[in-house]
Amino acid sequence: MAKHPSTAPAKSAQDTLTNDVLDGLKKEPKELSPVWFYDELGSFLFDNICELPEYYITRTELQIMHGHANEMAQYIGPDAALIEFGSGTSLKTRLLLDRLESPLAYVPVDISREHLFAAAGALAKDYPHLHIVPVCADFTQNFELPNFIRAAERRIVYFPGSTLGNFDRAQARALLARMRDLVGKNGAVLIGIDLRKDPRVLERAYDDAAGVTAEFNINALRHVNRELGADFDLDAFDHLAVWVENESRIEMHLVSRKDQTVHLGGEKVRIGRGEHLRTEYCHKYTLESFNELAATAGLAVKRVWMDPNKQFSVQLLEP
Ligand code: AVI
Repeated sequence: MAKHPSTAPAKSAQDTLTNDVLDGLKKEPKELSPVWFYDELGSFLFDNICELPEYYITRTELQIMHGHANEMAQYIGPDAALIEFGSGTSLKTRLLLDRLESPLAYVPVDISREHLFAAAGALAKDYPHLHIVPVCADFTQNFELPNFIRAAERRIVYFPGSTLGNFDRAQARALLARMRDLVGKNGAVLIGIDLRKDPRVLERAYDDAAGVTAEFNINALRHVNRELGADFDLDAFDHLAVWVENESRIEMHLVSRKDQTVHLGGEKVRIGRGEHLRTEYCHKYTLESFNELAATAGLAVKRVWMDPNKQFSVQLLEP
């Protein structure tokens, strides 16, 4: 899962994106990448999701950060370079930055140039003495860091929000392994991991009563229509959130209400009545299952902070 740049893609990039979408639509079940969620409206809807009563994730992670950021900062220690993957608004990061002792630099990494520089500018106002080094990159791919960050004695990757859950096991392992390589033997990874819980709680969190998540899901089709000239009928899909026990994940689907033919890139794609289009999955871990995953990437769990109801965890990993 990676966020897609909000600006219109150039012609050849557009062909690649069209082919990616067509490939997904040829799978069984049909799939559409979650990168399509995040145009301007999608990012706005996601911010709204984070405030919903059913979506416990953001609130709970913030609660953990409020309660334990002091201790996290102690683990991180002085003079660290803090590198945040998918930094967004850097909201939770402030709770850490407020407590870090003489950080060498803060390096937000985000694919959306606009959001990256807006957030970095806002931070610079509030932290005038902090060296902020924004890096515009897709963190799921290799990206360059300035030499002085690569050479920093203590490098910490911060990856809040439970975004790791949006990757399948192989991708999650590969991403964790890249984080391990980036921080080196003296570094650490501080990561937000959502925990397994009653599926009814999860299904509500991903299918809220106000319908914001449903709109967020449908908006992915709107985004594809606009950017790639497709003609999905936005009114002909229902939003569905479903817990898949054997994968330990909640999935978001769009279910077609009718037989329809979608035109995209000169091709026709048939979608049957009742057919599902999977748009996202969000894996939920137990402490043990995440421990095992981290170990396969060469990382050991050193410390786990949780809320009192054990809904969510922030974990410190070391190579
Ligand atoms: C970005 N990610 C961690 C969110 C999640 O909970 O998996 C995306 C999301 N999808 C629906 N609601 C929120």
